Amino acid sequence: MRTQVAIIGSGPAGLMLGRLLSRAGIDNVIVERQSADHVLSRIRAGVLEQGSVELIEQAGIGERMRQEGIVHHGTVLAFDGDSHRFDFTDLVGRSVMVYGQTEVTRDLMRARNTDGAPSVYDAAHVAIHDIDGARPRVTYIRDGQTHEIACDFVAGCDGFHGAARASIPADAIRTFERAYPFGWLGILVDRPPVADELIYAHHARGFALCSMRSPTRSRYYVQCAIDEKVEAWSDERFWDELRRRLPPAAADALQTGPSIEKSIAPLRSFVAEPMRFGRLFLAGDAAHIVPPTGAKGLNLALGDVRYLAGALIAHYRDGSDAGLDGYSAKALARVWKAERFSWWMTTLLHTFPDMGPFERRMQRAEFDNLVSSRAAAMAMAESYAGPPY
Ligand code: FAS
Ligand code: PHB
Repeated sequence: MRTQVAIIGSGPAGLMLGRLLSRAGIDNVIVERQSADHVLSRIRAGVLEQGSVELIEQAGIGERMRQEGIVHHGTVLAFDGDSHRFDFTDLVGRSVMVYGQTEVTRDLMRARNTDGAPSVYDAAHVAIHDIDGARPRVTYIRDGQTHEIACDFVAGCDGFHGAARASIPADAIRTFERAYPFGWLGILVDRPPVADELIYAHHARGFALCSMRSPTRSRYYVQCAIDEKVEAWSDERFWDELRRRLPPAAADALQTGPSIEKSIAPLRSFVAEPMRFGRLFLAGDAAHIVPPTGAKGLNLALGDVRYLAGALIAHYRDGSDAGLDGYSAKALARVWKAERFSWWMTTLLHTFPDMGPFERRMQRAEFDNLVSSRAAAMAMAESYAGPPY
């Protein structure tokens, strides 16, 4: 098989890139190691920045998001029982959209079927070859047969554990990493959300987050030990712990029910530089990871794709490689801003085992400064709602 762009990974980054390239008439193939159902079964992000909403609209897949998504003009931060609402629209004139990553992925998969662009699922042993030459190749095994895709470019959209970043020679890539000493235990439940907007809560027992997927489906998280096992958490234990960490009014309003999904995610900050090696371009979690506290992971992936799609379209349409040559630096500038914000939100709101009395007072002072300083609140709102592209 031959194509112009081979895309590794059928998550939001790979699917969005494929959609934008197909709409520009650029041939592309997606190679995914899991099944489509498995990709859709993963429960992940819930909040879209305004820039991501605009990209989804530009990609022509915004209809269901407009119908089912929930626009949020602010969020609540709670600190040891004190709560404060930050009004993004008042502070920086921007809002966010609550519309789950699963739904974005579903909309993109449907669009790809309409485009008639090829996707290969259940592809094993995906390998990338000759990325430092003019004729890169992707090989994979499916149904016992080895297949090869000759292409002009390879987009590594295969997440943190994928094959793409691993294909880059160790001396050609530099990584930056911080693993956090805790995880997030998340639960999905078909009950109305506890509040109209999200609640991020700091508590001495640990961080908690109240989010949602729709007016009838909620998503909750509690900070847990890094070695926790999800089997050790009955629904009842989860609800009791969540109630203890929420402000009293929210704890009283909480509607509990049987979980329809329960999982633990580790928290990590990670960046790989550069995001290009020869004809291989990295996008999304393949290049960077943020702790979900700032709701940036999915939005960063879509931001990378916005840049990469534009650069590839300019290459094929105008014969210009300025976008491709500038992709890594441009994407990384936005990535590091999001890394800072996600690290800052995580440090502000979580309990760290090695934190002493002074550091805990600094957390409180940071919260009090956000509440009392409009300038500080504006800076937080700009980062959370997403800086303009
Ligand atoms: P993805 O990981 O979504 O997709 C990569 C795809 O590549 C996957 O389908 C994978 O199967 C495939 N793949 C991997 N290796 C391959 C190979 N060798 N060959 C072919 N295919 C391969 N972000 C938030 O903003 N908020 C959250 O609450 C949040 N929660 C998260 C919870 C978890 C458990 C995880 C892991 C991430 C979470 N994230 C969250 C971040 C998440 O939303 C990512 O940022 C987002 O999925 C990034 O999209 P992609 O870059 O497409 O990577
Ligand atoms: C979610 O709804 O899953 C969610 C929302 C905001 C975050 C993290 C996760 O910061």
